[in-house]
Amino acid sequence: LLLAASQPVLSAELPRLVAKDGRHALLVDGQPFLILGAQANNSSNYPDMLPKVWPMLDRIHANTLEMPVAWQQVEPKEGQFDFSFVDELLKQARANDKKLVLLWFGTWKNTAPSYVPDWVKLDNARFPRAKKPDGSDHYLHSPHARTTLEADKKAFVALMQHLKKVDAENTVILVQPQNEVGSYGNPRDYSPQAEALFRQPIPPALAKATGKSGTWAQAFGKQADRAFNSWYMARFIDEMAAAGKAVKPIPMFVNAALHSPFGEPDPSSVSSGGPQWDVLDIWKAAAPHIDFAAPDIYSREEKTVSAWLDGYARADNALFVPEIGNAADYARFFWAVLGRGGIGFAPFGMDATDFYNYPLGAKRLDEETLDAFADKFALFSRIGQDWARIAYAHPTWGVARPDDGSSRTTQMGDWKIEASFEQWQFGHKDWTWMKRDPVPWAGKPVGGAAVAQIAPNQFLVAGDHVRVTFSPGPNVKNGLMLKVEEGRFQDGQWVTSRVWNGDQVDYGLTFNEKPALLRVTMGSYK
Ligand code: N0T
Repeated sequence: LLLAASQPVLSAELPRLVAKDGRHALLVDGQPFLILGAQANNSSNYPDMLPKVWPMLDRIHANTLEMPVAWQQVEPKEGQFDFSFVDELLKQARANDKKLVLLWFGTWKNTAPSYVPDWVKLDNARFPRAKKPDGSDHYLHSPHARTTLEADKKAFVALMQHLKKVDAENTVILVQPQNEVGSYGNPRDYSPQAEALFRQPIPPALAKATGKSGTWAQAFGKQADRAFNSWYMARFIDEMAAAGKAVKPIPMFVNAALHSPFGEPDPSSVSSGGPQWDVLDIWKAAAPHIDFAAPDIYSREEKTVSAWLDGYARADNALFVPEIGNAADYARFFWAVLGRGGIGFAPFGMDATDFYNYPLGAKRLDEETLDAFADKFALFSRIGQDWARIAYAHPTWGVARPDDGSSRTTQMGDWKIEASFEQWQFGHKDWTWMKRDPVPWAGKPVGGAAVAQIAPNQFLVAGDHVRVTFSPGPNVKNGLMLKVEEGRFQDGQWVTSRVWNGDQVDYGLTFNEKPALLRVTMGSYK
């Protein structure tokens, strides 16, 4: 008995990512888990700030907090570690019934060394900055410095060792080593050491993954500097992730500062070396210990955001949005993420520490802004596990209102599905008198829907500010919408609370401000 009591708590199943048929799930305690996340502001990683964080997560029905842990905070003096903030964070996360995603702010935070300890910042001989072509220092720490990698890795591994010791119950479900890496204004290190590497043929693993050959310049042309920096930053981070996972193997990911998805990027004006969609193959080949790369979304344009999401939702890359602006008009992209089988979504800057990153996000977190996220999260906080389980096994589709408010259609199996916007719940917006009285949100960037095909003739639908219409595709004779049930899941089983009929279905299934969950059954007669 005594012996048993002194044993540590039997560790639960580790969180892990699984993939099947091009779809992904994050398993938490062995079950698919949908991250309804919120990221704290950059300087909220202190015990005194935590009381300003949890109420915000509860307000928007988030189940997961993304919080920085800074190298300078845990290793202020070399070799002396202080994980007291991590301990407090874990304790409070459990008390508040939240999961955690830890963001390791180390050598690169938005590319800069702002979060490294002073003893790193001030020792440019041991931890050298990258060089510009003219030989002067760029602000960036060079990814080619073994000493920098060893020092950062040591601290990161210490964090993972600490987690192994104090987090047997796996409150931490994901770890992000570094933040928005890359280099601004100087696409790569031009030091003599880096120049020598740049003149060599590309690494065999990269040649194999991309089918390219020759030197970096030969293989990647105008994007060669970016490709080179991507490879070496990814190798640096992969070595950290591998060392961390050797201690505690939980999923790790990287996030990307994004540029326009249209047209060729200028390596000097993007975050060169970061895990953007157009260099993802390089990152995959260089960093096999990184489970996925993730887009940080700070565009409010649907066509831009959809292109980004498409760039990350791949059979070899789970879609997760670890950051998205916290203004109301970003909330509609939740539907687009779910529809692409995303494993989670997290608005950035969700705490009450009086900082707002407008124009990226909201000017203020007023009630309307919070509701835009909270109403969606509230529904999925009840069905998130069910949705994640279903989305792992079934086709999904989702849309956010396009910039011009036009409708979107798709076909799933035999059935056509249309999402249209700015409809009252009764009738049609094209009717003359309806044109004179548009919905209050007409012209505003709100609305969207997500659909899962749970059986050939059956769908789950959720959305807000949207009308979803199901109709027979060209191969169906005498097809019809048979039944529309509003309901929920209980212990994994569908429970109908009522059947929608009459006015509720005659013009389509029209959701207003409050998201709802429907199960739609289609049929046909002979
Ligand atoms: C994000 C966040 C935080 C006008 C910005 C976005 C977070 C980092 N960076 O609040 O700093 O830690 O990951 C960069 C987007 C820059 C766009 C500037 C255009």
